[in-house]
Amino acid sequence: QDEKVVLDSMSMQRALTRITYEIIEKNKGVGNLILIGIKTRGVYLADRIANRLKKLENTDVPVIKLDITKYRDDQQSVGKAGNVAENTVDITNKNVILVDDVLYTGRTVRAALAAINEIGRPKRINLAVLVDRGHRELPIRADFVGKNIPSSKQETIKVLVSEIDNRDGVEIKQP
Ligand code: 3GP
Ligand code: 5GP
Ligand code: MG
Repeated sequence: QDEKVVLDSMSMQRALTRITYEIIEKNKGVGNLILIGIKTRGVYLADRIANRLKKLENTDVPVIKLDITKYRDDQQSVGKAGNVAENTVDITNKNVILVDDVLYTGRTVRAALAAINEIGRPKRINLAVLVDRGHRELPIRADFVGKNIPSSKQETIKVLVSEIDNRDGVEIKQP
């Protein structure tokens, strides 16, 4: 089995820094911003962006941890009860940045939009992902992308975050 490094630790951190600058530029500041990370790794990436926003703009932007399992469209999860977020803040009229590690078919993001609908009605939602690997099955695109990695469906892309994986990086694994 063949593993290739697509982003090393430094490149991954630079990609997150660039995304942060793009977010600041697009929103003309960060006053009205809320980050929503999709569990699991999307939350850690959202935290990283929040840390950078604090350094660059000296503003504390809240990070909501979103659990989308209730809104997944596969069998096990339909009709599952429970809260989609344990730490909700008011998102009414906020500019929300939804954050995830990998964008693939788009079904996770669709589920996330349904889950957000349960928390409130933001002014706008933008999507930030560390990796876009293609193969969309829904009309969904990301506004901020760390790296586009054209992939075959057989490959898997490993996103590593030091908080839980002991190191940062993105690797692509051939079947
Ligand atoms: P995450 O919860 O941190 O995003 O889907 C469960 C985990 O498995 C995800 O972690 C994701 O990173 C990882 N994963 C790796 N390859 C795939 C894949 O092809 N599909 C899905 N759904 N998850 C994958
Ligand atoms: P989608 O719902 O767009 O098909 O897939 C996106 C979600 O599935 C992301 O939250 C991501 O964690 C996971 N995912 C899908 N494909 C991959 C992949 O190749 N690598 C990793 N790390 N996660 C993936
Ligand atoms: Mg994910």
